[in-house]
Amino acid sequence: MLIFASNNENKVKEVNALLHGIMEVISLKEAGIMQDIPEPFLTLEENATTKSATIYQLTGRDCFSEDTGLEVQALDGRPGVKSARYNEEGVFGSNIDKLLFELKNKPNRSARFRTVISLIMNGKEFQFEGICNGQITEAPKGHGGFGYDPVFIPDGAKVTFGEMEMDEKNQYSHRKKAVAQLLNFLKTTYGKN
Ligand code: ITT
Repeated sequence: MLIFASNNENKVKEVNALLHGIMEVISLKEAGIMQDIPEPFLTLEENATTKSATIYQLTGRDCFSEDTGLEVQALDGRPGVKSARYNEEGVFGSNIDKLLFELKNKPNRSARFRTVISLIMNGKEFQFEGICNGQITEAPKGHGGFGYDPVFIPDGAKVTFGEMEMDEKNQYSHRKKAVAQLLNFLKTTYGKN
């Protein structure tokens, strides 16, 4: 059994759907851990490591965390690692409002979600990355998913993540790709299935 070091219920749902019947994963809440883990660093990799290392130190148990950012080409990769705190000055209504404002009249709408998973297994750390390329829409569409989902159309799809059911999002998503690598690693290295 692995602890998933996340306080984000949406992430926990998506990861559980991906691992359902393959591996038992419990969230921080289910593990009885209420701690908010800081994400002070400038890279997804360092933040992911901090989250899993914090939970490993607390529990001594195998665990994994993930950090995700939306990297927008016309904004030189912003908001990136600061995706959760993009609108922290509170000048805009929401992160999405700020993103659409910054992209106003910009023809290049290319962006990608990047997820970094940090796994701690038997005291050692391993990282896995998942990337989903796509386009930022002119306006939000759909109420599904979370975060930036209503303004992101993944390559190969016609609608935003916000207009998809979770299973459909999970066919394309950055998180799904990172989790697939995690599973492959666990299978080949530890014979878990
Ligand atoms: P943790 O407890 O796992 O750290 P968190 O909510 O702090 O949860 P992140 O720092 O990884 O998670 O999230 C960064 C931001 O990116 C945050 O604003 C999310 O809403 C957004 N985000 C992450 N994954 C996303 C996804 O799949 N679709 C849309 N937005 C996403």
